[in-house]
Amino acid sequence: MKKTLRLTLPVVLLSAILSACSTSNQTDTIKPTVSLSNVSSTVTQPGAVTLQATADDNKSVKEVDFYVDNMLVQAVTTPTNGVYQTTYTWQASQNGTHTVKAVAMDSSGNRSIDATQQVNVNIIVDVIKPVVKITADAPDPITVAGSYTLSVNATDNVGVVAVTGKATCTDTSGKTTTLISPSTTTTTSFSYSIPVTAAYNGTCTLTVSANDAAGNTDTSSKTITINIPTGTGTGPGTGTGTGPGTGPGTTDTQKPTVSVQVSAPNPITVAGLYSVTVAASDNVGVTSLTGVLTLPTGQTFNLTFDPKGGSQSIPVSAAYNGTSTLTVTAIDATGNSASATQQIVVNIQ
Ligand SMILES: [Ca+2]
Ligand SMILES: [Ca+2]
Ligand SMILES: [Ca+2]
Repeated sequence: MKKTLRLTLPVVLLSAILSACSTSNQTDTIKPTVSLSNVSSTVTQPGAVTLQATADDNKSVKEVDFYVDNMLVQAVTTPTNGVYQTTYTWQASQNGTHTVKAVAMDSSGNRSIDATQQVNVNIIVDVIKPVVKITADAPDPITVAGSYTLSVNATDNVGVVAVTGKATCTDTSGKTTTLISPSTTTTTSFSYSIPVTAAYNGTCTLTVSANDAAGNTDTSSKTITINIPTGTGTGPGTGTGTGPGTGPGTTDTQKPTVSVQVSAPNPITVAGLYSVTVAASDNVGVTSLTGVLTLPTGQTFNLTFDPKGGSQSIPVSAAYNGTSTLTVTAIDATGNSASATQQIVVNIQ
């Protein structure tokens, strides 16, 4: 009896082990699942887009295969933040309807049901370049110091995405000064208000480029000659006063109020356009709002604002290094006046 028992026990154990193995080797017949995410159904621009899918399985996902029109784009084995993704570049030659497909495979070789999405490709190839125009509200040559306006307008058959402008002046000795540092804007219609003094005698050229989304570019330039006399004095002043008044005598004795603000760091260390904002008010009405900018060299130039107030952009370069003073004066119809002063410190290396 003892001998029989010894033989039987290993057989029972073996049977149990085989039974356990057979359970763990049970074939995985459960398919993974997959779904596409963030695949746009319309494409109007050429270029690479990301195709994304999420996949799941009872055991493990081995890979997700991406297809466009049944052509394999990539078999992705490693998800990024839980998402399987690849990139695909659409081209105008593919205009029409296409099918993006993702298929997941599990580690047992089961294949998911296809996840598909139709994509309508309609890429318009823009070969027409923008048109950029510069108009100058200034005589050529400029012979009187003052503030002059250069207006920029850019148009495109599809759309202007960037406009870049810069202005450089060359004086009579050949020295070059940057009047407006290259700067880019998405605004398609704007103007530069440029204060011009005899310091700029020579030529100044504004160059503006406009780009569309397809990379087409148009460039336009405007060159103005500046020839402001540097002599002093302008002859005797004009007469003063008129005869005695005859009005009812409701004299306005109240001065206007005026303020000036320069939107710039103090000191200014980077060349560029800086905005000067002036505000004025009066009990009766402001009839004149003007500014005088005195440079460290002692040179002055005049600015004229709308009597209601407003902003102008002043190009600042290393030529202004030092302390400049901007004084703004508001005058009412009776001649009452008020001034505000702002110092501008420039230290551009
Ligand atoms: Ca499975
Ligand atoms: Ca275009
Ligand atoms: Ca007044």
